Amino acid sequence: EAGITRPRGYNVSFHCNPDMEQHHFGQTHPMKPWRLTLSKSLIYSYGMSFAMDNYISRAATYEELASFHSTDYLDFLGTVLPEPIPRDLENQNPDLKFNLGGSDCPLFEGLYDYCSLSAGGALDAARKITSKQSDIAVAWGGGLHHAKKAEASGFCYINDIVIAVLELLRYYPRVLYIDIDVHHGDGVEEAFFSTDRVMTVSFHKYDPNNFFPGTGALEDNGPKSEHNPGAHHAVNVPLNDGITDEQYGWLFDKVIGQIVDKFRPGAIALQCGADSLAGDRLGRFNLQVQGHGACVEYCRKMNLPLILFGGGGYTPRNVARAWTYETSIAIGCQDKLDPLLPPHAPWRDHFRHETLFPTLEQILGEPRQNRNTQKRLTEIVQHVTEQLRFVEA
Ligand code: VJV
Ligand code: CA
Ligand code: ZN
Repeated sequence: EAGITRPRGYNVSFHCNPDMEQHHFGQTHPMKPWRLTLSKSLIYSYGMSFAMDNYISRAATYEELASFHSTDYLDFLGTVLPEPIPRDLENQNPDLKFNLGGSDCPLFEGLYDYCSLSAGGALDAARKITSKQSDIAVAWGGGLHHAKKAEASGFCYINDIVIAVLELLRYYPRVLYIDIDVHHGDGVEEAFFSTDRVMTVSFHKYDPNNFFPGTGALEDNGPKSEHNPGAHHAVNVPLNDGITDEQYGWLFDKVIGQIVDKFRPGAIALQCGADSLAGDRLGRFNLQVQGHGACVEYCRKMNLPLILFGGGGYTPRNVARAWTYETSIAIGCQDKLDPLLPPHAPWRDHFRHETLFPTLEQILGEPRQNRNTQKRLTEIVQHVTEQLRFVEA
């Protein structure tokens, strides 16, 4: 704690709400909102709250949610009751309204509050950026990138990212959205398909038949209809199992470097889904905390207003490690952290069974076989270079 000081002339704001973290998707559902509590307690144990402006985020209003979502959908979301259907029947239920109530997007107690708190945190973060009170705003409770205008999808009900980016667009001519969750950021991509003011970039595991959501091929760059200004403004980086820190860092640098040079964004929104880490319950990559965090460091060095969103992440201890490390990068104190996790914290038991002296950066999990070749990665970079010829500076 002694070493962590507030950076001069540089403001980081941290947005969370403990009420959001209390919700449950169901006993064995992979999405566990308490991972946010675990992350926060690790962040606070390192003393980082003294180096940030900490805010309890408010719930987004109906009108704010309606800046993206349809009122039909919001009205239904506001009135549905928790799970009326027995668990073994719900999967076969063919007519789920707005895709709500299946096993991916179950109806649970307080669902509407959970959603509006997630969006409220993201919006508060965006407003701290646009009012110039923050240089980096952190909203780990956001990042729910699959939600559509009138549909829930992949554990996501309300697309807090789209709502926050719409707020940024009131002040910045162009916004760059980057998504390092292991899944394709389809909801954000689709929301901005017809504008040239947002460029979306998603890195993800791509296997159309075997990995959710199945979209995000290299060649899918926005509808190429004749008068669509948004054509060429969706960048997709489809990857195979087992990608390493070295390969991912090389790609991120090449892809984002070119895009920033050409697109010249006024702000960056970075979705930091932690399911791209090795050992994730749903993920397939081999990223370490350092490799995942290197993406945050790269964006910070661009010296543009930056929002950090959460997202996926299904091995809670690893999620807490990554988001703690990334909060320290936002502050700029990553070199001052003790590599050993702080002792005597209430969450210590969660890490205790891993090893006697758990560390911040060492995550557990068998590495997967790397199925990404340098040849393919080079092809991806070349495709992006060619795609960017169609993008006006
Ligand atoms: O693959 C799918 C869809 C199915 C239908 C539903 N069954 C359960 C799984 C196959 C086709 N959905 C994905 C959704 C992933 C969402 C990722 C979200 C994010 O990280 O990008 C952003 C927050 C999927 N993969 C794994 C599961 N669903 C899954 C869902 C469960 C489950 C186990 C796995 C739901 C309930 C329970 N177990 C009890
Ligand atoms: Ca992604
Ligand atoms: Zn994900």
